[in-house]
Amino acid sequence: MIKLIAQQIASLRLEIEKYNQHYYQLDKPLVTDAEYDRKLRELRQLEQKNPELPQENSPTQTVGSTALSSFTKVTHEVAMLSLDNVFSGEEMNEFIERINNRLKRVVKLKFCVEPKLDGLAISLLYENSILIRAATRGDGAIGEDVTLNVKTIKNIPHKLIGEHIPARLEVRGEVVMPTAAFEKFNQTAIANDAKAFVNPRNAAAGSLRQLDSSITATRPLAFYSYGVGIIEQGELANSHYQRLQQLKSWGLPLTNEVQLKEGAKGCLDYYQYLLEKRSDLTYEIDGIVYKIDDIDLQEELGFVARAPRWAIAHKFPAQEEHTTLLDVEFQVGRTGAITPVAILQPVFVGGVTVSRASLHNADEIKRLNIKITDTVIIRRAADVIPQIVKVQSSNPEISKNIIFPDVCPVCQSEIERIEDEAIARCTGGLYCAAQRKEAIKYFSSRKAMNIDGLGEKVAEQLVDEELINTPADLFNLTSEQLIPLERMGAKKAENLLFAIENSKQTHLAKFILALGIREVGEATAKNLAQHFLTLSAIQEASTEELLKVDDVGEIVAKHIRAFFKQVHNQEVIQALLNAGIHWPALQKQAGHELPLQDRTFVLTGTLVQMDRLEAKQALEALGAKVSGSVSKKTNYLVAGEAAGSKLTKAQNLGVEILSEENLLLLLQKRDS
Ligand code: 5U1
Repeated sequence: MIKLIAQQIASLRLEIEKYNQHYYQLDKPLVTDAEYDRKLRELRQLEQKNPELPQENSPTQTVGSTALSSFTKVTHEVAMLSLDNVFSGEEMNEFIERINNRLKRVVKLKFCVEPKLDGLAISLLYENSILIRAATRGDGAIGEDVTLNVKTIKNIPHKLIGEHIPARLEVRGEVVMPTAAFEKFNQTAIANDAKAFVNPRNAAAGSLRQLDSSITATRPLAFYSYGVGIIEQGELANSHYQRLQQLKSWGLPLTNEVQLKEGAKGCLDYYQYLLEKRSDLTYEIDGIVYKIDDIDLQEELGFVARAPRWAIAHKFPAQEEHTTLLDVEFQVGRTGAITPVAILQPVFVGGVTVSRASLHNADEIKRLNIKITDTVIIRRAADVIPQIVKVQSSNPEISKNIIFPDVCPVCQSEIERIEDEAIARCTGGLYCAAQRKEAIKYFSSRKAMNIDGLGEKVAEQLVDEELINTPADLFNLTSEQLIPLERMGAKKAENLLFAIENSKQTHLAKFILALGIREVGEATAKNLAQHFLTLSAIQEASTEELLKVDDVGEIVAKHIRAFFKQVHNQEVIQALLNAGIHWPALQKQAGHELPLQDRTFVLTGTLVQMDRLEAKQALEALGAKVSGSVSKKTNYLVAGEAAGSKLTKAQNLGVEILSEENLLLLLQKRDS
């Protein structure tokens, strides 16, 4: 029996070491964090139950992995520890109990509580306030020298400013790629057929461990402090919380979320607070760190092989999990777009059970090289729709290719794929029941005609029972038709008819939106209404006139023109108006009288007599729009000294160029 357990332990150790190597050295994790945590726990439990077996050289006793040879090695003078995890309030209480047992007294414990950022741990060494070295954690004892790369991170001070700064001070913290920057980075990477990162942590690690620091400099990274290592020739406060405030006062970045709490209850309240706030934070976190605040108590408790006894990480539900791709369905949207949807073995990720995820389009299927039966990694960041980020493993013996259909799965019409467009579309239009249902759902939605009681299910029933074909048919429905529908009844039918009647009084912008013209969302619908004031003016507008509207470019103008040209759409609009839909008349807004109304300016280069903000405000006060980029819609480019690429682009587009003097004259003339 013991031989079997020893074998099991040896195999788990090998597996975890392989994971460590891929995670720490190659920035290419083989498994999700959740899976890694499970394996490590399994190993720890086996080791704890069998203490007679050798424990040295186990990944439970070390941190991370040995340093990569390409960077100079750095020996940490004070070891960079890792953290043990808890996954529930119960385990948190056990952690506190362990502390009290070890202290051999019951102490009212005060904790410094902090978000656990999902990035890369870094040590910054300041000598006489100057940043002289930055290193990764590596295996906790030896890391890698990444000074040049770290110096490109904008919020890391190269010099500390303030009083009582120890002559040698090592600051520790996490380098992260903020969520918004990560998403933008990946979008650009995908558009350029370059490698996208699985998550912000990989993006941060991959960016920081570049051998060429000019590449790191282009990556939007940020650093947040969470502790100290070396402290020489100087003293810090005796409270961890106060120490972090000292770091902040010397210019080091600290998250806004660091707090002091008492006992398990205080900690668990904070956990709940931050779990709810998770999606609003600008960086990703994977849990909370609770730390005994009193430094004397920390020292009394000490640490075990890889982690301190005075701190613990309370992990949030994992945002990444692995599961199996069971099948792919093809969904037809309102505009006929065909979206492949992954049918997944249900998996708990990011706090919910996920069984479906969009695969977006054929290009995405190709990019992921995904096949049915593959094991895939699902990511669901807080409040974000789940995504398949990569294939973890594929078995060529059973895997099946995903075949994109040639005909619509609902109406069997042909599917067209326009060159340069990623999206395939059903050509069935309103002949396609799927498109009819979606059009009716969209028409009735809150932001459009706001018909209460006409949700997804009812819209589907109405189409399936052939009671309606177009949104205009909604206004001819009778209670006799509605009452027999499943889960309807007399009361609901009456309410629905009342809501339909009520929706007749609307606003032009909402009506435009409800028509479901491709790429005309809320903002564009409002701009169209405000610009043209009447429906007939929009219907008759030429491309040139449409292009004058904010947000309307060539493609949107083309969609608007094409929509109103279709006889079928004209008939539906007429039927809707005949049914009694109406809206208050609109008037030109006062702003339209301003002298620079409808004129778009771009400011570039250095302005000498006024700064850019002043120039922008002066122009806007006269009704102009000041944009950050040059396009065909730009009317004037104001070129200050040393104007660069924007000036060249404006010249190429034939945009009128103004000098600073011209601008001042223009402002004076228009002002007087
Ligand atoms: N916020 C925070 N993250 N984090 C990670 N504090 C913190 N402390 C750590 C680690 C690894 O370790 C020390 C407690 C040793």
